[in-house]
Amino acid sequence: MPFISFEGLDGSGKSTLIKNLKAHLEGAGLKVVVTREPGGTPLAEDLRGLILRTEHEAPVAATEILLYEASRAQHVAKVIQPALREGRWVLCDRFSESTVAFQCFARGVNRPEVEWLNRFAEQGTRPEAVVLLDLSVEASRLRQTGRQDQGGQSRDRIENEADEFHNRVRNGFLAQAKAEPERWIVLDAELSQDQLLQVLLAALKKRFAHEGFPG
Ligand code: T5A
Repeated sequence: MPFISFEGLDGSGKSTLIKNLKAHLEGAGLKVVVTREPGGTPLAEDLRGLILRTEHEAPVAATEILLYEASRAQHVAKVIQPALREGRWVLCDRFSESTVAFQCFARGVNRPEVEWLNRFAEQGTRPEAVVLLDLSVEASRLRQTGRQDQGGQSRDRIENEADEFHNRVRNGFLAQAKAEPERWIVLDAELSQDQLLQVLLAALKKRFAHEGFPG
């Protein structure tokens, strides 16, 4: 069954698009699991809390990446692989490509080490399609502020990083998409929610026609 991940800057609209795609797929009778990283299992959600909290001691870069990879290893073994074995479509909010963009391009951890750690945690399970919601850092900040104004949660440790950090993250996603165009689907996150769903459905229909993708 297809495993699809969603990437982009914070607040780029991943959760919203995943929710809309899930409704479409379930409406067509498919079984869908929606999950996220860091997190997705009770232990991995505990790790998420440690990674993103702003109080207490901040992790150094090596600790940070190992916590993301620990969360991923647990999530892959306990949620993603079982769901795929049961014939479910897996829609995952972030996966290893976030580690390359955030920890390698933005934080500066050596790329071969990041790739090795990603492969170790994935245990052979990688997304067939990676959907990138491409958005400028300025627009991403505006959406985060809008969400806070509506009573949403305050900025986490990664969101608190400077704009230069998030610009490197964006470039990291675009560089990965350019290197593997057959795997990545790049969407303009400024489109309306409905337009995004329609463009994504058209792209997925081409990629997953053999898996009975619903039109
Ligand atoms: N991280 C993660 C790493 O550093 N390394 C790693 O290996 C991994 C896996 C995780 C943090 O950890 C980092 C990356 C992150 O900083 P997260 O939970 O993924 O955190 O955080 P976010 O990306 O911030 O996730 P969010 O759920 O907060 O954002 P979404 O899902 O991208 O955005 P969403 O759908 O909640 O939408 C944001 C706002 O925009 C509006 C929505 O209504 C909402 O208000 N919106 C739109 N507005 C206009 N047009 C559209 N098309 C819109 N779609 C949504």
